[in-house]
Amino acid sequence: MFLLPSLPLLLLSVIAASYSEAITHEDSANNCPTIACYSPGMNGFPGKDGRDGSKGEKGEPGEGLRGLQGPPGKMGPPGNPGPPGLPGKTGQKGDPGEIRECDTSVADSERGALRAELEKIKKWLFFSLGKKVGKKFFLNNHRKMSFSEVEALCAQFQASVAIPNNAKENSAIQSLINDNTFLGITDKATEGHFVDLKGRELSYQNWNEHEPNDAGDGEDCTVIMPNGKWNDVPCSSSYFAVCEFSA
Ligand SMILES: [Ca+2]
Ligand SMILES: [Ca+2]
Repeated sequence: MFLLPSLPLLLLSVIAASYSEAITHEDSANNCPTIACYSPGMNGFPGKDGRDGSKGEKGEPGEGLRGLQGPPGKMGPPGNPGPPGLPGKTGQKGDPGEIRECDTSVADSERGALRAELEKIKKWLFFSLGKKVGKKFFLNNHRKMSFSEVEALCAQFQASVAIPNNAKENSAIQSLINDNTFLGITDKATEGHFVDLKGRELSYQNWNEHEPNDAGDGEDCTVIMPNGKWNDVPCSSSYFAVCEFSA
């Protein structure tokens, strides 16, 4: 109902528009602006570069051929020392060394001087405290002890318990004592058979009357009394002692 009256209006509008456009082109040919009437100009120079844009993402590796390996770089600084390693295997035995003679001239001279000094001391000691008879020095200890202790005391000084081999040596020992004193004579091995400490027969004896008598529980050691006579006594009893040294 409403389309039929509007169709003539639509056709009229199209015709009017076509007419109006024809009039406009015609007016433009006669009244165009000054700029619009010139021919198009040449392109200008390119403008200045703009600022750098933000960094893009890393691209995919290329597919081209790989270049040659470059020369080695400079040597870096030395690193920290590492921990000590495990001990190695024992090496083979070496050749025997050469024995060189030492220069003992100085040591020998010093040893000789010391020996001479020691001899002086020994002479003074025996002269003041002991007694020299032939090739023996006798020295008493001024302290009572058992026979085993006497043996150890004399051995400590590379000496032995005194044994008078004759009357002269017996008198020398007697002159050193004021009390009963052990001699190196015993019958431990065979009762009643007194020998020296090495088991050798005695070359001299000076027993007191009725001695040796092995009294009491037994007497297997010997003392020299202040009168120079001998008596057998228990080895465990304590008496003075005389040691003899080689002169
Ligand atoms: Ca006895
Ligand atoms: Ca006795």
